[in-house]
Amino acid sequence: MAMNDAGERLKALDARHHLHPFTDFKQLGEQGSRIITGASGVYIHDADGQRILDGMAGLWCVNLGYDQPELVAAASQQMTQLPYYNTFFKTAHPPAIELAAELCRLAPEHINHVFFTGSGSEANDSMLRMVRRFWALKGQPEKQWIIARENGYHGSTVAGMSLGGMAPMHGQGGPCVPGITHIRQPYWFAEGRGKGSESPESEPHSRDDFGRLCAEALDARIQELGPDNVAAFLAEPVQGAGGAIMPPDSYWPAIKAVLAKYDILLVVDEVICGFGRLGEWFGSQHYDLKPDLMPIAKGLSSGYLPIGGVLVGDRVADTLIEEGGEFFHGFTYSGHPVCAAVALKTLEIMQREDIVTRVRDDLGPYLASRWATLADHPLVGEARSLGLMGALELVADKASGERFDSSRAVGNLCRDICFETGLVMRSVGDTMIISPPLVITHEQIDALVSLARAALDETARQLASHAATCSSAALKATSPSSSLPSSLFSAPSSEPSSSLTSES
Ligand code: PXG
Repeated sequence: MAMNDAGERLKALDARHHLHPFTDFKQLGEQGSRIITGASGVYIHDADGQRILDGMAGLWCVNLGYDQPELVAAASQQMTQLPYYNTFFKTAHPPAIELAAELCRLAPEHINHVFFTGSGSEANDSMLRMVRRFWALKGQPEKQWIIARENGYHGSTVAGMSLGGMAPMHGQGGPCVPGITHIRQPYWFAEGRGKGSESPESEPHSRDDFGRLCAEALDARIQELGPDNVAAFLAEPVQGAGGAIMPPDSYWPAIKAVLAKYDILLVVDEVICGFGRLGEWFGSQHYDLKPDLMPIAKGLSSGYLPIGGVLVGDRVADTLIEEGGEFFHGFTYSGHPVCAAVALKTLEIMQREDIVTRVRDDLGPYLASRWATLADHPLVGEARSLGLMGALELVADKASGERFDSSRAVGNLCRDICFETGLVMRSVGDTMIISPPLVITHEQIDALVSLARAALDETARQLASHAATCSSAALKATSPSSSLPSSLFSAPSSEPSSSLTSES
């Protein structure tokens, strides 16, 4: 269907005036953006009149789907009652208070306080300041280092990007926040599979060996820095933006064992995994972690309004409270009443509809069984999922598992084909990822998997016809080609695992 005049006008204005996040401005200006005009249930609608199954729940956040009138009513009612007031200067308001209490009731027992922010990035900034203040108050101000992971994502403020392990982000915008270091990630498909010890006769290691190896990297880094200088270890339960990377089963127990040897805080970033994504209220419960702090955002309000926070465990909160002294930190919109009211309603709906249990016992296992059927596709080297998060690793050679040359941008090709065929499935390098709304039905999961298979077939077809064109023109098969449908976003970086920056 041709885009109507209103759509064309918006597209032109967008190209002229709007700088998009994580975008090559020049390229997008030339190609134009897709204008999303509406949404309902698990579908978004664009200005061309196309209905697209949103396999990413917006950006991992619209957990309750796009038409929850109760969330709209909660916002509207709070707008009328008290559209804004701050929580500085010894004031508070009912939505922030009720939300704080409800979050602490739902969180693991040892967590009884929350600090509100406007986003996940701000939550990680706040966490960093809290962690360092905690150790200063304990009389150990030299405990400053935060150990995080390569290809982890913790936001895009200066502290967020410094905590994250996305190398291309570190290369832009000047020096990172000092005192942050990164260890290797437990990414079996990209970094573990087929590898082993140095000796050529030895067998490749198992997934679990690899998980333990990654945990040993934490131990080694702690020893290198000196345990007395290390404040915290920060990680996502499952890396989201990095490529929906579920660690080997051995990983988290081994990490816990390392941390138990030293007096170092554990911070688990729940911005994506929190609020039911992995079939528990928090991803750390799936892995039986007892984090000292948990940054949260996204699903907290089902993405309807921006709100985040840090859930603070008793060990840290008790010290911050008992030692006193002002914490010089906070945001205009910390605990914004309208956002808090919508978050509170989100939590109410999730409990009433038993959504977390449904993800754990029904939707997660159902997606796992259907998603696994894609593993037989010639382009797929691995299909994995946990709860309502899934990934497909695209490979050039199924038998050997060899990946495509990153310059071919096969993941972006597949993502663009998905969009055309009616599915939002993101690419992170050549890893395709999904994270659909938690209210998706079995039938919609079937539709999602069928659309994904159709997109894989079309990707394979275009790659084959591209290869035929290239060989007849005696071109090298790995060279980028103008015959490939152009991506809406910039080309991937040469680092296949560098997620956000390689995708968009
Ligand atoms: N922590 C984690 C684990 C995240 O995934 C943030 C912090 C930062 O949240 P804010 O609200 O400041 O964006 C995130 C955000 C993607 C994508 O393309 C992922 C995020 C944000 C934007 C894009 O996967 N995650």
